[in-house]
Amino acid sequence: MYTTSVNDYLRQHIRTVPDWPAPGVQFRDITPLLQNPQVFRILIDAFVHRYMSPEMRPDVVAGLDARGFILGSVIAYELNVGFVPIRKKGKLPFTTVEETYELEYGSATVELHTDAVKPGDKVLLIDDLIATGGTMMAGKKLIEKLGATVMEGAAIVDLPELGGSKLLRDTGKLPLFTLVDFAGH
Ligand code: HSX
Repeated sequence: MYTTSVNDYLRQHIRTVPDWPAPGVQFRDITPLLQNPQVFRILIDAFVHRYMSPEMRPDVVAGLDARGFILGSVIAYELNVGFVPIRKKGKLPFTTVEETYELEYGSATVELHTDAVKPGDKVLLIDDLIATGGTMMAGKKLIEKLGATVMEGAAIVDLPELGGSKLLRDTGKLPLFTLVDFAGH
């Protein structure tokens, strides 16, 4: 009951922008959740309460470029664990591993510093939203290239009709935790 009302409360503060960035797309904008200090705290606490228990506590939080940085760094701080950024190609200065994945039009490449995680680390992967699942799957592959394990993928929004969450759970074998589902995109 408590969880349901938190989810509904958060849903009410997500802004839907029609026809952005392309005609027919309903963009789910999470920035109002961050703008209101009370909502921001409830949002962060929803993640922190899940991951603060000893059996769910990660060794590292990895945030996906770019909204995953906002959430992931605050959650990592609250859990008293380190934060590492997974960035779009060309932004990280040290040696990296990289992963390329398909987008609706073209492809994207993301990178992670080679010393960001250690073999055996349990990593929590964070983004704002799961659509096709490509971004989170690429993040998982990067972490696994360095010998660490993604214990769970977490996001505020799931767009289940785009199939990403199912793909991640079934094919990626990645447990997911999301707070708000929206049908359609
Ligand atoms: C959006 O695309 C979000 O911020 C995520 O980073 C990403 C999710 O899309 P997908 O890779 O699941 O299709 O910009």
